[in-house]
Amino acid sequence: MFKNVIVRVPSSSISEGLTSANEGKPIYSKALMQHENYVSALTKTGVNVTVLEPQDDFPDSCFVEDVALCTSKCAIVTRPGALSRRKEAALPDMIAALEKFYENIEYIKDPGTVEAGDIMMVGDHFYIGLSARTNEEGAKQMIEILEKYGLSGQMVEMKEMLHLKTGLAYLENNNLLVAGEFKQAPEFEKFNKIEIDMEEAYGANCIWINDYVIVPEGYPVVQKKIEELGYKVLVVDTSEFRKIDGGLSCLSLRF
Ligand code: CIR
Repeated sequence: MFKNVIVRVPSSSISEGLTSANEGKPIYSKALMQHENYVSALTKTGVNVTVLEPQDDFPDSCFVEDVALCTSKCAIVTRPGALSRRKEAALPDMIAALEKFYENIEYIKDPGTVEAGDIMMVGDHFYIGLSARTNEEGAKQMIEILEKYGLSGQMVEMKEMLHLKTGLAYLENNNLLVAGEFKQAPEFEKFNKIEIDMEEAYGANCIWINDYVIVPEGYPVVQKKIEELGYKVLVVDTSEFRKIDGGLSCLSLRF
């Protein structure tokens, strides 16, 4: 069960967010509305939501998932691989929010880089994707910290996706949504894999919260497969975040 969620309201600079997509710039007013709907959906799952203020100096700062890993034992503040995002991790209001919930706060240090969108939690075990944003040194530090608290981690090679959770979502009960390069990955053989085709690959970035699954709007095959597994589904439009490579999981820290 998750009790708490932290989100950050998108800033007006969101149009300058990093992107590999060719879908135009996010429309700020629409992004704000979609973010409000996202917070409403989270609230329906029974969690307490902490909402942080927008940060104009950081166009990607609404993607709070990348700046910390929140475990059952500690929070680990990351060191983002994207230079324009590096200082997002140390924003005082984020650290203060984490301190409200955690006695133990750890930090990834130079030369390690980690963006926690590359980390998927399965119980006490954490899969850490080696991406253009998360390097081996960062993953090594992350595993050492996890082990200090009786948790465990392993690295996962990646070639194509931006972040590990761009193409994977763990829905608890051994159910794993998989898209793209992760369909054949040996690390995920033991899961009940729900494979998502290329046309709906973005829809694989769903989030499980307390028996609900939040699904992005516009991915009917993904939605149907999740409903067939028996989950309660909430649908949220994330079209403006998609324009800068962001999805549902990226927009919150859940713990
Ligand atoms: C970035 O490139 O960093 C942002 N535009 C998107 C971050 C998405 N975060 C995530 O997948 N966890």
